[in-house]
Amino acid sequence: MYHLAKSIYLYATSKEEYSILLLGLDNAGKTTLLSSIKSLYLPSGPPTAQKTVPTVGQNVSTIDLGDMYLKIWDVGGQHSLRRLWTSYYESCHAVVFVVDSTDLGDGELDGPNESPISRAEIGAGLQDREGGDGDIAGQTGSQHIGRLQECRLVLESVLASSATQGIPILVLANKQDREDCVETVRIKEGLVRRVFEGEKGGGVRDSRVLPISALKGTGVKEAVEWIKSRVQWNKEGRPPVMR
Ligand code: G3D
Ligand code: MG
Repeated sequence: MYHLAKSIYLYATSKEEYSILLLGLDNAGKTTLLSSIKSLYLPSGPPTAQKTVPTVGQNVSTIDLGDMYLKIWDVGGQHSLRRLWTSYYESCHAVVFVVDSTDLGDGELDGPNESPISRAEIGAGLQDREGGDGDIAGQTGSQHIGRLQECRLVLESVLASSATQGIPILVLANKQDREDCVETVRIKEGLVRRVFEGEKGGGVRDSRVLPISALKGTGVKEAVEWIKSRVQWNKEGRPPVMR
């Protein structure tokens, strides 16, 4: 009887928890975004405009959205850390890919399936890096390839992983407060759509591109709302953890 009562109590008081993985190149604004989400949803969260330092290791925060928890992982975007991302893929319920809208040149890839970067160039970017596990997410050095191409390769590698198949992907065009930013529609058409529709796009998936300024907090609520609705929508594909 005690066990039954306890189970009913736990069932009635527990909530669904979904894990969200923040990915993107270094300096894209992932840590700033996590601070911004915390300041919106945690009563004791930090003020939005905080000085960030390059993330080594991980930052993780759980926010309570009333009917669910979102556990948000910021795992660092420097290329030496990207090879760790794959270990998070299987347990995450959605990926948020943060793009620095001011670090993409004109934001337009050359062609839908064109791959202007040769393996040799990727290799050249790797000369300073030891080891390797065959994962492009950990292989793109930025010193020999442009940031737009680097962003494209890294996004492709996230989509190509079997562990991210079927989960929602939100691309955030960050730093939209800056005058030198590339417009979201251009990032959507010139980069994201081409990657998603390209041969490494991994087929049909639930995705969206939204403009934000992680620093000012603009668009952050809309991004969280999108994630919230999509992880619930996909809960049979990837069930939440009960907490
Ligand atoms: P990362 O965690 O993806 O590596 P950070 O990126 O969150 O550390 O941010 C890198 C730099 O970009 C930081 O500047 C941060 O303030 C800035 N940044 C992040 N988001 C925005 C934004 O929306 N608008 C603007 N204008 N800047 C942003 P510093 O100077 O601290 O290196
Ligand atoms: Mg960081």
